Amino acid sequence: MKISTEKLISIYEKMFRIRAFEEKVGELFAKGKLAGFVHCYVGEEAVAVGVCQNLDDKDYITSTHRGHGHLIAKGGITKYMMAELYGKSTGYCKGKGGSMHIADASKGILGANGIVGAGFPIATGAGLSFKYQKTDQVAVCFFGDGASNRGTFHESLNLASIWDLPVVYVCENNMYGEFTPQSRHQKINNISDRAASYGITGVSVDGNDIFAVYEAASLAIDKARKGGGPTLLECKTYRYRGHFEGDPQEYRTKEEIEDWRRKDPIIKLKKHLLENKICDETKINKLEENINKEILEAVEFAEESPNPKPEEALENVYTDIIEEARK
Ligand SMILES: Cc1ncc(C[n+]2csc(CCOP(=O)(O)OP(=O)(O)O)c2C)c(N)n1
Ligand SMILES: [Mg+2]
Repeated sequence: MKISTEKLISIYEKMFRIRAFEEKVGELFAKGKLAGFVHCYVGEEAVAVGVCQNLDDKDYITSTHRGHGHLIAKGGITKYMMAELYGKSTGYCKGKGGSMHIADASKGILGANGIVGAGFPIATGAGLSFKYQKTDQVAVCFFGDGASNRGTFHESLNLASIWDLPVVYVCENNMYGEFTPQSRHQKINNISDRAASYGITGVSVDGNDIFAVYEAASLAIDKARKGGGPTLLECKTYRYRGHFEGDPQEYRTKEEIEDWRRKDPIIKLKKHLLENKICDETKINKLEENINKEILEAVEFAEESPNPKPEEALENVYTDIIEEARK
């Protein structure tokens, strides 16, 4: 599948933005600057970007506890995300949600979610509403290998298949559910095999290969948009950082991490851009410099923003924040 030069550069930019945001988040967390728990997405960037690059603002996504990458890939603004992680009133949830509740209805981001597997029924419901209203929108549900063992997975895929809903279920198989390797939490290797029991298409791709993810997502999203029903797309990938920031990582070896670092999706794409003369070194350096600057500005914005006022503690904790975004 041919991807235009402009699109490839935009893909690289988004992947690099996720990486830069997450590396900074890791650094800030270690300094005690951030409120609450954070789960970083470093290493998995090709999945969020390869999928979301096929979506418009009017399409919806549901995210996970490891959600920063999905939000950035779908157009989330880093300074509002950073302010949210700082618990500041200028953040996406006015500082009351933190990493696992960031949503932006204006961009079709239905939210990160601290409850593993909770995105399935939400995305399926979005798909049902699109079908009911006869729109051509698509919902994408991101979830992990661990989440594929939840009951919500079965119930949602079954309903989406029987009703031919425009939903693409994107499994980010990073080989671990928390500290448990995939081989100890399920008997199968390919999670996409589970699609057979719902009578839908199941595909597994190398989640560190942006071209493979982009192409598989493009086919699945196109099919859903045209009324062809749901797909289960499994992207095999790996997280370089711990399950959460501060995880001592005693359940895996340094060699395993190093092995996966050699398959880094960002380095691979950069090599492709340079070798095929799609972009020269100067242009890439400039692009990276601008993003690093954007992230530093996001930190500055968050640091300088005020804390929410105690008397506002009960405001914007439910639907009013979504209604406000829709205005
Ligand atoms: C319903 C529920 N059960 C358990 C947890 C605790 N928990 C948080 S993340 C996680 C593992 C999720 O693994 P996976 O779906 O593979 O996502 P990953 O962290 O690998 O991205 C668990 C069990 C939770 N948040 N929600
Ligand atoms: Mg996992």
